[in-house]
Amino acid sequence: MSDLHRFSNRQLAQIFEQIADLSEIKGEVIYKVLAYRKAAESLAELNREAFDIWQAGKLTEIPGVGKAIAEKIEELFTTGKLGFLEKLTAEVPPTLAEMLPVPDLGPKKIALFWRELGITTLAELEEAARAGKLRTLPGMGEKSEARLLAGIEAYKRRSERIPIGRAYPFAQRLIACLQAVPGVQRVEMAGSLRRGRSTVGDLDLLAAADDSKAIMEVFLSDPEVVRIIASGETKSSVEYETGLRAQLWVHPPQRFGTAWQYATGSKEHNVRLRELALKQGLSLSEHALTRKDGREILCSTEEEVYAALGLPCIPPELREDRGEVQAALEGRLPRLIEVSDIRSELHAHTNWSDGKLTIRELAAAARKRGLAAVVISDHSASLAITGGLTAEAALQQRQEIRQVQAELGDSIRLLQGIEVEIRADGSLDFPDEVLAGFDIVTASLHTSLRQPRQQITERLLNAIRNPHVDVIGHPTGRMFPNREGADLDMEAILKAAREYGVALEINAHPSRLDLDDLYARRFVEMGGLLAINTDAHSENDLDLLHFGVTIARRAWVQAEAVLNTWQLPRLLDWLAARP
Ligand code: DGT
Ligand code: CA
Ligand code: ZN
Repeated sequence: MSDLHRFSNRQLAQIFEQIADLSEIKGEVIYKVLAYRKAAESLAELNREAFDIWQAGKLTEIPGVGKAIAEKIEELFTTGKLGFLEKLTAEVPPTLAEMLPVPDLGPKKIALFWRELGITTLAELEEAARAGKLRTLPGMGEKSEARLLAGIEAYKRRSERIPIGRAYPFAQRLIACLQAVPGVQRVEMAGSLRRGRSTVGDLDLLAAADDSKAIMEVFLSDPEVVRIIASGETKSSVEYETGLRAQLWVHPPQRFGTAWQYATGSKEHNVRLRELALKQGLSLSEHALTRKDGREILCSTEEEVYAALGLPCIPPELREDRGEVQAALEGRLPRLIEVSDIRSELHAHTNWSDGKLTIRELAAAARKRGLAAVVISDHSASLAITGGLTAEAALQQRQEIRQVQAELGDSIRLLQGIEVEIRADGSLDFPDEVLAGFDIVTASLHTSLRQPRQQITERLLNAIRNPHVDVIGHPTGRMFPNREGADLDMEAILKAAREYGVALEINAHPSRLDLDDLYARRFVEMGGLLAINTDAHSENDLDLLHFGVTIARRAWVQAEAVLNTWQLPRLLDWLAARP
């Protein structure tokens, strides 16, 4: 038994998909290509492991699996390899298949460019198109070359990951629209979107309905859809004008839990769960848990799926195979922080620098959201583009804050902070005696982010060591989608922040999400304190808080480790104990 190779259905599907792609480019007769594709699809949608079906001697009962394909599957299970595919890839470079999804580029063209010009990758093809080398080939011209280049550019645009700040609101609108379809019981996010990754490859949505026809129809006929990638009874996927892709699974309500668990992933988490299921004599698929005797356990909720494996329900944000299954087994999953735990906003801007709101408006907006305190933390002078405050302006602002506080009474507490600039030379924008006048000091890097590692690390360390600095704002300075964070020695930063008792911010703005989940987790494990702030520049920005909380949840963070969750007196005590 031990030398058998237990390929998953999805792996098998990918293998036959690859055979189909490469055969098509090679020029194989179309019915063979379609047969491979059909087998791939049918394997991917199977509700039992093909491996088990093979052991029962029933492979050819799988739709689309005839004798020739069954033999290939058997060869894979018994040898772990497939001679046919090895021969095929020796003949047709496998990288050619990457080009198939490019608009206006079919297998015949790909074969033509490969045979005539030796082009085997998309990058080579793009280069050749730019150099005008394609237009003279048979069936090509200047126009078709230009169209192809536009297709390559569109394809590259959409292969980029989408920031969650763009994907999330889009998914919410889509869900609202699908939920309105008669007969649909619920529609939920799945995939990386539900796990709260800061960028997503595509949107995965899952619906519960007894009949998928009506909802699939609405999904496919959305006016923003530019291409239908696949359409089927249980699964369809589409592409929108923006290059964004979405797929929708529809399952009957009594199987919704298993399906939602599967579609939420991550793939690695699911692998871990399937191993656990196998140990308990169960097999876990997208559709159900199945006992050895073939009886299915249907789960309409995720809780039932996890409970059947002897586990508490693991929060989606933890499902990354970072130790969560082991922790669940040992009963030591963290009680993760929630949006409702947040009591104060410690980083918000007003029209004293680059914010849109007045102090009064910001206070009202924060109060409306149930916050107990809001810190007015405008930029300091050297960030001139924001109209940052001078030391005198900060004193005037302090007067206005007092006045607004007097008007508001104790309905909300206003604190004066400052987002003090860490200058290129590592010094802070204000001398210590000025810093001492603020209730809370956040130091941030906004400029000269490309300094060499040692220099920029030293710059940030310098801020951390300043006794007046309480929080470091968006520590690495990264911005989605295009700006990478500074090249910091993060281990040194985390250690120093822990040692000096300086909190590190998880900036909740979806273009920042900085610290990220991995550093935040490491920092909290070291005993460090976090702040989760929206860095609001307008009223609506305050509603971005949940993105930051999601990152904290992905970092296994409990409320205790986050300044914003503390009762006001405790926060004030903490601040008072610092210079
Ligand atoms: P993404 O879209 O790259 O941000 O990441 P995900 O996690 O959304 O992955 P995606 O869209 O490829 O697949 C959606 C879900 O489907 C994934 O979270 C779990 C499930 N899934 C995908 N591939 C596999 C697989 O090979 N095995 C298992 N068990 N589940 C898979
Ligand atoms: Ca996805
Ligand atoms: Zn700010």
